[in-house]
Amino acid sequence: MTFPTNFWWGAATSGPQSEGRFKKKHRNIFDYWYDQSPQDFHAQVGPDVASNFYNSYEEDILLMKEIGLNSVRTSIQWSRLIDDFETASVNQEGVDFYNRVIDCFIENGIRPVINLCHFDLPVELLEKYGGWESKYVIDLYAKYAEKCFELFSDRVKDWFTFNEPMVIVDGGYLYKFHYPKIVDGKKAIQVAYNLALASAKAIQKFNRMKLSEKGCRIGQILNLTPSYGASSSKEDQSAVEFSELWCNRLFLDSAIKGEFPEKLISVLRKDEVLWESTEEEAAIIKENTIQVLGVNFYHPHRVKQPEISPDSLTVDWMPNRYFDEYDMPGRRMNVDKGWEIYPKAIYDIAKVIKEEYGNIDWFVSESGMGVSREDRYLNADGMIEDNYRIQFITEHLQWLEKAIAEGANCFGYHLWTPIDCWSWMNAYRNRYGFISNDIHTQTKTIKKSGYWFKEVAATNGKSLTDYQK
Ligand code: BGP
Repeated sequence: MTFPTNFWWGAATSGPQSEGRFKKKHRNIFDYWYDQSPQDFHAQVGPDVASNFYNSYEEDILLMKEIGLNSVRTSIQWSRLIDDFETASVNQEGVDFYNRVIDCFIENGIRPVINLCHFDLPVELLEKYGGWESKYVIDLYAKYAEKCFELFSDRVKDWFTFNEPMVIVDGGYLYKFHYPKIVDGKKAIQVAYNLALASAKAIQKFNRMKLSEKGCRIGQILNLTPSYGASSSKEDQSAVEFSELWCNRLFLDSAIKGEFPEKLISVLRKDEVLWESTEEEAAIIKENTIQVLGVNFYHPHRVKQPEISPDSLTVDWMPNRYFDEYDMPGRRMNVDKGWEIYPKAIYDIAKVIKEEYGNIDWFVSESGMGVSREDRYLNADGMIEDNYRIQFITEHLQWLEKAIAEGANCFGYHLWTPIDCWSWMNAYRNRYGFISNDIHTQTKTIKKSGYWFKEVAATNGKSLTDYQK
C-alpha cells in the first residue's frame, strides 16, 4: 500500500478528556455536570484527573514519539485559557501550559493540531446566556478563537473550530447524553445553525489576521455517518435522504459551501422549526468557509422508513420522525461500544467528498475502537495484545488507500486516541488508545498496536501489506 508523502500518522485527544481539572479557574459543562451528579458517570469517575496530561504531558508526549506519531490533535479548553469571557483576557497559567505543550510537541517532532472546542462550553456561558442557543455566546467564542490565534499561530499551523458540532446538538438538545440534556427539536435546530455561524465567525477572525499567508489553515471536524437504507424502496431511500441531510450535510454544506442544503431548509420551514437567521449572518457563513476538513468516522447509519408517517405526527419535532434506526441482521458489531464496524464507509465518504465537496483536503481525524476490560488481553510481559485494534485500523487504511489511489485528497489518519483517556459519560469503560493507562496509578504502557503503528508510520504504510500476508 502506498500513501502520499508527508502523510499524517497520528492520533487525537482533547483537553477535557486528557488534562484533568488541575489549576482551572472555570468549569466546563462536564466539570459542572460531574459536580452535580457523579452517579451519571461510569463508576462515578469524572474529569478531575482524566489521564493527568496537565502534569505528565512531557512523559506522555515522549510515549507518543516512541510509537512514531508525526501529528497529534488536542484541544484548548476555553475554560482554562480564558480568565474573563467577555473580554477574552487570559489566565496566564493556562497560556503557559498550552505554550509548554505546543513547544514540547514540536521539540519531539510531532505536529500539534489544535481544536478550539471539543464539546466543553464553559458552564457560566450556559447559565448566564443559554450557551449555544445564544448569538452573544457566538461572539464570545469568536473572541476566544482570535485570542488563541494571537497566542499560538506562530507555531500551530493546523486549526479546527469545532469537533463534531452535531454531537453538541444531538447530545445536549435531543437525546440527553451531554449537558444540558434538553429535549427540544426547535432549540436543537437553532443550536445547529448557531454552531455553523460560530465556526464561520472564528474563521472570519482567522481570515482577517491573514493567517493563511503565514502557512496556517483552518477547518472543522465533523462526525460523518454515511446513511444506508434497509432496502431500495422509495420509503427507505427517503429515510436515507433525510438522514444524510440532517446528520452529515447540514454541517458539510455550511462549512464547505457556505450555505445550508435547500432541501433541509424546506423541510424545516414546512415543519415550522427553521432557525432564526439574518442576511448579514448568511454572508459571514458564505464568505468564511473551511480550508481543510477533519472526518471522524466510527460507524455507518443504517436507516429505514419511520413507523409513523411524519405528516401524522403531532409531537414536538425530532429528526428521527423522518427515519428509524435499522438493526441490520448480521452486521458486524463492536459490542462493547455498540457501534457497527463497517470500514468500507470510509471509502464511501471519500467518494462523496471528492464528487460533491470539491475534493477538499481532508484527513481522518478520528477512527477507533473502544474496548472494555482490555486487561483480558494482557500478555506475560504486561503488554495488551490488541490484535482486534490492529485489524480494525488495517481494514480502514485499506479502504482509505483505495480512495486515495482513486484521487481522494486525504492527507492523514488519526486514531482515537494516543493514550486511553476519559470519555464523557462512559469515563474509562471503553479504551481506545495505542497506550494504556492505569487510572489508579497513572502508569502508561504501550500496547501491541502502538508498536505496530510505529512500523506503519515509519514505512508510510508499506508494512501494512506485509501484515496482511
Ligand atoms: C467522538 C468524540 C471523542 C471520543 C470518541 C469516542 O465522538 O469526538 O471525544 O469520545 O467519540 O467515543 P466515546 O468516548 O463515547 O466512546
